Amino acid sequence: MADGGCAGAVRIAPEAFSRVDEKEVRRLSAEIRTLARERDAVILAHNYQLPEVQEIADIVGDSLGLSVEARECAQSTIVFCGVHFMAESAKILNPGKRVLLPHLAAGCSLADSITPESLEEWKERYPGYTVVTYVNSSAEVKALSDICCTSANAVSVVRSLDTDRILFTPDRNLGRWVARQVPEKEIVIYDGACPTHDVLRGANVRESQRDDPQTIIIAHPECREDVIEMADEVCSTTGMFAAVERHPEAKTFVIATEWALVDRLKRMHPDKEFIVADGCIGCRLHCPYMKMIDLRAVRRSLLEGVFEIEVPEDVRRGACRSLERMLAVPRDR
Ligand code: CIZ
Repeated sequence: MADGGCAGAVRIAPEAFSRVDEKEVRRLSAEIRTLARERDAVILAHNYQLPEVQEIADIVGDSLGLSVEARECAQSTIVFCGVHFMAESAKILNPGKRVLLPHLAAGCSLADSITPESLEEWKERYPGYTVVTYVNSSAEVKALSDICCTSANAVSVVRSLDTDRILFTPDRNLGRWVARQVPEKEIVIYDGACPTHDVLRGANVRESQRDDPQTIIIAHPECREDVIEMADEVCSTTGMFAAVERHPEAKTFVIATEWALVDRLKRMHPDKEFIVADGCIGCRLHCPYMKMIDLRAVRRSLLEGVFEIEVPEDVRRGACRSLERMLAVPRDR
């Protein structure tokens, strides 16, 4: 596959996922808010969820921020509008609550790229190394790791360790970005990637920038190195909101992450122009798993109590240790 190509890209127009008309959106939204009250549920939505799903949520954010917020909430049920590993993290950190994922097929190909067996094998090849695992991973993989990280705190987590030999898993692009900033440590990087971000090339970003040097480029660290090198800011989804505020003079931004987040930025800053970096001609970066949850799925989740996320207690305890260890490290941005 040549550079600039479309490996792993999903050529589906985002509009295809708004299956309900506006009147239907209003009706379903009202019904969902009533059901959430009646069923004592809090609705959490990830930054990559459909705009109408973000609208009906109590809290919108990144996976870890949402799980941590869930600890403070009074409701007994968490409806997690995101992907499977996120709902799992919510359950791991909040075992006393019932956690529902509205669509069981909402997985993550990056999380699926590492299994407990492949991690065990890798650890055997590198005895004595400390395993740092991105939260985009299963509970079993987290339980076999020393510490977790998010895209917001990966550099701080690696710097905080009193070891110089690290195994970083599963995202190779995030791992490379961390390794560049912490050159004093030896970081061995696993070969996984998020297809939504990995499809993007520097050439696509340059095209989106339209030769305007005033345009600010904000990229997610799951993007490839050539994209990261061009970026003015590299940050997590939540970090992107603050990154825009750091450039009050800028009029145009190219955003290298999933389109739903960019949609929200547009609504927050109608006076600015936000361009979603193109993965292929006319194809915005799109996560098909995130878009499996629509308003009908959320309503069904509340009505039928589906799909409940369970994590075996021994696995939960191990994964919780890795997550809690991470939470003790101060966040950068
Ligand atoms: O943890 C998250 O929410 C993910 C996957 C990305 C991010 O940057 O927030």
